[in-house]
Amino acid sequence: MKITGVELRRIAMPLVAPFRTSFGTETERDVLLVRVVTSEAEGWGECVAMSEPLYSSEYVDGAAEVMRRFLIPALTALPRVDAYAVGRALEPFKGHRMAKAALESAVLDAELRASNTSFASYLGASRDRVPCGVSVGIMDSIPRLLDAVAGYLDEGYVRIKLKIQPGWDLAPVRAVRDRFGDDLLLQVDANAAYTLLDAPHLAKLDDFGLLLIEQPLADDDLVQHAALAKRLSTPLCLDESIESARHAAAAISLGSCSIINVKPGRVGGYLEARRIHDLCRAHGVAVWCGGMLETGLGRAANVALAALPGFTLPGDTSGSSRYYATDITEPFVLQDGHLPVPTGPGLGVGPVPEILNKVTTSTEWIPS
Ligand code: OSB
Ligand code: MG
Repeated sequence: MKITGVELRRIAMPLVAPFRTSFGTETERDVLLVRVVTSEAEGWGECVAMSEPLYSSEYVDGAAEVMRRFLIPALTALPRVDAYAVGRALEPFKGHRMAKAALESAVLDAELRASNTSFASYLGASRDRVPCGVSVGIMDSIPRLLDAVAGYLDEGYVRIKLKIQPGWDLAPVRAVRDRFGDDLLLQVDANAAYTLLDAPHLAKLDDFGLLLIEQPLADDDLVQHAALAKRLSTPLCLDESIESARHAAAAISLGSCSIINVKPGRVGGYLEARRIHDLCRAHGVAVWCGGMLETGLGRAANVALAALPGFTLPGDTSGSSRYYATDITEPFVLQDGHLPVPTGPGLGVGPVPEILNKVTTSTEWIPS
């Protein structure tokens, strides 16, 4: 398979409701899509970088720039390409994992469409549907939060994740527990909003029987996460801190976490995501599939990954309607709290041309 060219396409997708985290409020998802055209087939990849470098150092304009200037030329120069070759060719370029992941996914989609294989079977999925959790943003008031959670539970979500930050932590967690009971699978995500000095405060969350606390401290601080883990009975989960299998190995060795949120974009692609899954499974560390407000394209691949045997906790793999009134693919719809794993070749879904064109803000063709 040889690449003939790559299209960079920017789309603007209004969110059904603002999504507030400790690092900012999102009302519209600004997404960079990659379409790789090869001698055999075409493939799509979704870059999960956000418009500003607040979750991580990457951002959409930066991802587009590094792709057109360095990453795409390195790939179009290859006489033959497949998903593994992408990783090798891009390895010299430091960082920019979300940009690399989008390119690797697009090449993998093309490769799998050409060989009539699904993402799920290529990755080694062991299930045909995955249980779905939902990530609930910070709200203006507790009653609004309770309404939002009640709505999601009515839709069938099997696990609730509350975004927290200093000033929005114990009270919302207590309110959700009081209203929905002890059996509700409940967890929290701080997006690095605390410091180790907050350990006594965070330990008060231990009373609420949470599944886990996600990324309480700074992304680059595995040592302090290990210290915090010793002071909490709630299991500690890392998101931002884990950018590779090497980071996962270090975190496990140090005791920085007992659970990992695997996001393929954050770790440079589905192949590295699978390596992290394999490593964690061998260590008895649970993983679950995170999300970055993906459209149906990224969601299709995430659902395939979440069907691997080590993904033992429900992921942030929500239905399309949790994010978008109209998805660019056929929508992912919850069935009894689960999403079906796509079975068609490659991602198993593709953009609907009329919808895609309506949300497109720019396109750029980079020939080989
Ligand atoms: O920290 O998991 C996170 C969304 C954007 C950036 C970071 C995060 C999130 C979410 C939502 O929590 C996950 C999703 O539903 O896609
Ligand atoms: Mg997170």
